[in-house]
Amino acid sequence: MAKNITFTMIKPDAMADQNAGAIIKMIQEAGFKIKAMKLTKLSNERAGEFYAVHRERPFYGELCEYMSSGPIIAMILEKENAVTDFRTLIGATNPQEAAEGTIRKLFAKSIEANAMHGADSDENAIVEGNFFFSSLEKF
Ligand code: IDP
Ligand code: MG
Repeated sequence: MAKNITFTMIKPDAMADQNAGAIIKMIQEAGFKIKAMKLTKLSNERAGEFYAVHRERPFYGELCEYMSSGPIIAMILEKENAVTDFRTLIGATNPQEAAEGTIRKLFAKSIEANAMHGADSDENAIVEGNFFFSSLEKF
């Protein structure tokens, strides 16, 4: 099977809890190769742009505040079946529903502060990767 990419962020709650190292170790042990990685911080406006698809949802304003509340680590990851396998590794959006051993089960605090983002399709992985990285930064 051909390798493809997914896009992910270690979210502000996991960064504040000093869980970035443990999370990156889990990602690498699950067979994902890091193609690009950046420590950065979103403004409220940039967070709003990234999550524009959720503009009409009741939690949109709080989500933008939370996602701009501290640093994040953005990454492009490569693996066979990257998008689906990564969604399996992070677990359900709500950590109370996430399977045992998943990143969200282990590290998430709430349905909002849920430790990790994972792209939901090959198309969005590319759009989201381009949101954070220029072509020169991807190798
Ligand atoms: P996903 O991150 O598992 O793909 P989405 O439905 O795309 O979940 O939602 C994007 C993000 O918005 C979630 O990861 C979470 O941080 C936040 N979120 C989703 N649903 C809720 C909610 O009901 N209340 C508060 N925040 C939410
Ligand atoms: Mg989503």
